[in-house]
Amino acid sequence: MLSKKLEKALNNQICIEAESSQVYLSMASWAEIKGLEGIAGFMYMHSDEERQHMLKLVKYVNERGGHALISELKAPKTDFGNFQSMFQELYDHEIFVSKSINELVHVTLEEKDYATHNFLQWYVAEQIEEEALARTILDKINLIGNDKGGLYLFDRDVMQITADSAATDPNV
Ligand code: OFO
Repeated sequence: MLSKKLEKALNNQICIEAESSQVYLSMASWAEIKGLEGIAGFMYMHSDEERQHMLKLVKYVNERGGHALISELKAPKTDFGNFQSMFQELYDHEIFVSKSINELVHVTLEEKDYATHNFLQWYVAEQIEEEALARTILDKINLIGNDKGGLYLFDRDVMQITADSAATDPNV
């Protein structure tokens, strides 16, 4: 059985994962109307992954005798200026989510809930991967600068990352 404090903290994370999904969906839609097909595909996939992260938490909370609450979400912004700053925002957002997961892990130790501590290790590992991927993408963006041909190749590369990860990561 989850403690009330931990249940509340897990519900907060459910909201953060759902909002992350909305943020990336909004980025996907923006990229799509700008003709950035590869980037849009990457963001749609990322949005789906965040929804899976949210669902995994919902199921866990209910399985442990809590009540997963589906709450109202903050509306994400709809205009991202340019793709460079959009990926910077993605990176910053992942850092924010990692901090939130760390705080949640801290609560499991305070509450001596080792089952939830164990369950959250998947999220800890996932955040390391997502931060690393976002950093790799930002490095590529810095390399291409304002080169139009570079943008074409970058968009294609990002599409490839999406295809690779869909093929190799059934667990999202
Ligand atoms: Fe839920 O992994 Fe990114 O934020």
